[in-house]
Formats: sequence, C-alpha cells, structure tokens
Amino acid sequence: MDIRKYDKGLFIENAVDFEPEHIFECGQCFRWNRFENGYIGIAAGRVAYVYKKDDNVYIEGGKEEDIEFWRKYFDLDRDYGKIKERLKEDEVLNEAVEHGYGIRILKQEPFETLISFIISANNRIPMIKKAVDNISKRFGKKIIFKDMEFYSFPSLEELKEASVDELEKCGTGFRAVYIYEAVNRILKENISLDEIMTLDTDAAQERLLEFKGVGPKVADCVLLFSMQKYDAFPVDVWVKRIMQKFYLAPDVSLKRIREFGRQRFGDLAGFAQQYLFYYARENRV
Ligand code: 8HG
Repeated sequence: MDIRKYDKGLFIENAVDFEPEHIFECGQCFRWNRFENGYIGIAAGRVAYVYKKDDNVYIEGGKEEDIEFWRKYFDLDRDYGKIKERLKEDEVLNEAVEHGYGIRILKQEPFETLISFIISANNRIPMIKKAVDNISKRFGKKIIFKDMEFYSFPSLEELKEASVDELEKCGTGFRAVYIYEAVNRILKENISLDEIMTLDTDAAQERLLEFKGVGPKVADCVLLFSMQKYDAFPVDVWVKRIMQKFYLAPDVSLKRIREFGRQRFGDLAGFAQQYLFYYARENRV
C-alpha cells in the first residue's frame, strides 16, 4: 500500500484490511479517540486525524517526512489478508476475524507501551487511557492541532523528573511506584529496550518480567504491541474467557492458556489473540 501526500496530510490509497475503528478500539493502544468520521490521536509525538473514506485512509496532519514512520506504525507492509485466511480455517477465529477484519497490529514505542501496560494491570481501558493522558499532559510536550492541545507521551528523560506522588496523582494508583521504579531502573542499569527487542520472544519476556509490576500478560502485550513478537499470546480475562469457552476445559490456568494459544496458532498467535480479544470484549463472550 502506498502512502502519498495531499493538501491536508497523507493518504493511503486503496487501504485493504484497514479499519480505523478496529485498529484503535481493539485494545492495543490508548491514545486515539473518536473524532468526526474517524480517530484523532498521537503516536511518537506525531498528531493525526485518521479516517477512512471510500477505499482510502486519510492521515490528516501527517507530514511528508513522516511517510516511513506511518508506514511502519500501521504495519502497512504486512499482508493481513494472508494472515486472516490462515486463521479463518479455525472455526472460532473465523467469526472473530469477520468481526475485526480491519485490525492491524500497530508498531508502538517500547517505552510508552511498557509504562502504559504497567498501568493496565487490574485496570479498565477508560481508566488506563485517562492515566496515560494525564502523564502525557504533566510530563510530555504540547502540540497544537486543529486548535486542540495534544501531548506526546514523555520520554525516559522527561519521566525521570516524576515522583511517585505525582505519578499517583495522574491516576495510576498502586502502579505509580512500579512506573517510578521502571524509569529509575532503566536509567540506573542502562537498560536498552531496543536491545531487549532483538532477543527471541521467551528471552525478551524474561527480561521484561524483571520489572516490578510486569507479569506475563503485561510483558506479552509489550512484546506484541511494540517489539514485533507476533508469537506472543497475552492472556487477560477476556482472552481467558473466550479460550475457555471455545477451546479448553473451564479451570485451566492463565499460564496453560498462554501455552495452548502459542502452540495452536504458532507464529500468528499474537494476531489470533487480537481478533479474539476484540471479539470477546465487543460481544461480551
Ligand atoms: O489487546 C489486549 N490484549 C489482551 N490480552 N489484554 C489487553 C489488551 N489490551 C488491554 O488493555 N488488555 C488488558 O485488558 C489490560 C487490562 O487488564 C484489561 C482491560 O480490559
């Protein structure tokens, strides 16, 4: 799919397997909100209004020098048609894929994703969004777009100024201390998330589990949504519920469901999980 310039930004001509609603509502990201005919949000300090009209996707506000950024962010070089074809051989997934046919897994920033999913533990999506937004307002940079204020998610350097108390005031609750410790541990031990990204899925998960407040599910979300580990299979209550209902006996552990999902769907486990998560949440399975 080609990204090109138009007077108000960029557009993807003939965008296939791309539905803004499915992408932004499927649970993988927290910084996009409904606006007019699509979604408005911010990714890596870039604000845009994304909507689909006819077969084109418009990235209003997108700059020409960011064409490569958006191509990567929306994972445009991957053939989701092929992925869906393979997954649809499975009866349950067939329905889930039909429901979320326009999902794409975004390539998000590892640091933002790590902090966001630390906040996600035992939390609900609207509350997670609110907390991530508050942190960005308090510690990120302001950007004006369409006469509205947007705030980038703070960098490691920007977040290093945050005290536990300030983080708690952003609505992070008991997770404030985990965020504080993650930031300070990365700085003190000179941890490179980019380097963790180069490891295989199991080794990378192990490294992420060394952060307090990061359990297997949070680690798997970080691996899938920011480190391109598509064989990760995050199991939260929704995925657990749908897996139990359709695939497994009712009393298996999260760990066992994770192993089962990874075995069953292999290198497509992460994609399968996303279609299932979106389907389960929307259909209240
Ligand atoms: O995309 C997601 N997949 C899974 N498995 N869990 C997720 C995703 N997004 C998301 O927020 N969660 C978790 O679900 C975090 C939180 O525990 C709960 C919110 O409904």
